[in-house]
Amino acid sequence: MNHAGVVEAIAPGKHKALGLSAEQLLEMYFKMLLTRALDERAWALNRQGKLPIVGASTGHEAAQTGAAMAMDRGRDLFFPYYRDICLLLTVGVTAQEMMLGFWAKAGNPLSGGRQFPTHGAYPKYRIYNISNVVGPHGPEAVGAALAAKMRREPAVVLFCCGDGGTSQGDWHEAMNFAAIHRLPVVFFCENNALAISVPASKQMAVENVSDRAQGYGMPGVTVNGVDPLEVYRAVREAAERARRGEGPTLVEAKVERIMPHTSDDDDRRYRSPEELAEARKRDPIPLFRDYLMAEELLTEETDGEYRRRAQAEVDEATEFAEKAPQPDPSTLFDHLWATPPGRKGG
Ligand SMILES: Cc1ncc(C[n+]2csc(CCOP(=O)(O)OP(=O)(O)O)c2C)c(N)n1
Repeated sequence: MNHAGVVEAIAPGKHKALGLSAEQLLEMYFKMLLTRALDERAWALNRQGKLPIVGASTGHEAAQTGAAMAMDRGRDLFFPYYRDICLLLTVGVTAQEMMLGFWAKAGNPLSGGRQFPTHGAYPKYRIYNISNVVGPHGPEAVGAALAAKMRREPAVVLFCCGDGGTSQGDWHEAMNFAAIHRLPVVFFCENNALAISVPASKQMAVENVSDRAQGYGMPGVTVNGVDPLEVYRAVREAAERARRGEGPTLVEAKVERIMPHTSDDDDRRYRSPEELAEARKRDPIPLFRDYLMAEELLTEETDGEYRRRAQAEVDEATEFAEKAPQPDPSTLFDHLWATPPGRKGG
């Protein structure tokens, strides 16, 4: 199952009404291209037996870059989930740092190579723990928003999850608590209509994730998640509302998952070729490229340059990460709550 339908071009001049500059648009486009190049490389390296497991944000790039751009990077707090590669890159994480994570190398700033790729935290960018457990980062995000409110800090929290994540009890508790206490949170759901192999229709009896917002007393909106400008607009409005002290908003971006759930998944067992072909029609990269060209912000030539630059960054990152040292086994039990008997920990 997916959201396939008519793919409409992005309305002419849309970015101007949103106050987005050409530089900002091109930054978003480049991050989308960089993410795609990283995803493709990581998948190929996995198939060569070099990377243990990878997930891809392919199909989600527009939603992720649009949401990250709408936040105040450097001041706001980010609680992403494992598929948010383009979001991390837009917030500031580099391709090299991501690649170190894919290779589980010691230099990976998110977890030091101790976790799945794209898991861990990055305090420098106010990126909080990206956990493999679906859901619990909801209450954590809300707790951080409560702390910000109590300290009278102007920070807004961006919390991200998939449609499956909204089936977890933690998500509902987080929504409820945030609404009651009017906390500065944007609940951002990247709805690709699949939780591994389980379709959204088997996860919820309502049509949209955003329909659930009303039950908690907060606004909920659904936007076309393959249009980065539409996502930017909705998340910006939600963040401004939160900054004014008016509380949380649920923003649902309808996106497509164009790849299997992870490299360990065989989606041919539950997805027909026709369905996948429909999803591919909603690939956000050609859609945004067409818009940038129509707005005369991109040419065939500059598009080629951006693509070559993205590829070169990924090539360099791959080479760097492959040669980088493995985590030192003697540090295995560092940073744990408890050290197993007879072991050293720090
Ligand atoms: C509490 C918990 N239950 C189950 C899993 C296994 N699991 C990992 S990802 C996933 C699907 C999540 O789907 P969704 O939230 O829609 O995000 P998507 O991967 O589609 O972007 C599941 C069930 C888990 N990691 N944690």
